[in-house]
Amino acid sequence: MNANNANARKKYMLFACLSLLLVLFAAGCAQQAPPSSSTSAVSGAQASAVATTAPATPDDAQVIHISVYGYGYDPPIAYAKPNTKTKLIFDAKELTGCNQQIQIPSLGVFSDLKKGENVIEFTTGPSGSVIDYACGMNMLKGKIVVS
Ligand SMILES: [Cu+2]
Repeated sequence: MNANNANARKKYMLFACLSLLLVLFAAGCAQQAPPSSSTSAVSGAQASAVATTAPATPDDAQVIHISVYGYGYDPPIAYAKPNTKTKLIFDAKELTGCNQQIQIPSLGVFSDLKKGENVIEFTTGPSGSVIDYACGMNMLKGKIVVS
């Protein structure tokens, strides 16, 4: 009986030690793995978010939206701040044989428009300058007044 008891106690102690080790090991994994992987995931997400949003909207930049329809541009006259980084967005709502190309001679732009947003980035000139643009055939016209 005594020997049996001692054996049982030994087995119990061994089991207890093993399970304690297991618990500690699991706890250690649980504590270490998720924070390290989640912090790197978070910092990665922040880094990519910064990388994608920062150039798009720097504090000193301006965004000009112009909608493109079959009949022309809306607004036909847009205004911009001088000497400023500018994101000019031609949002093609309707594309026709007439308006499917855009030309902006002062920016050296002559290109096809695709449906949806077409982004042209440039820096505006001094106050008083005007950026004329038109469809590829020079029929539909619009302008950006820098003031
Ligand atoms: Cu045209």
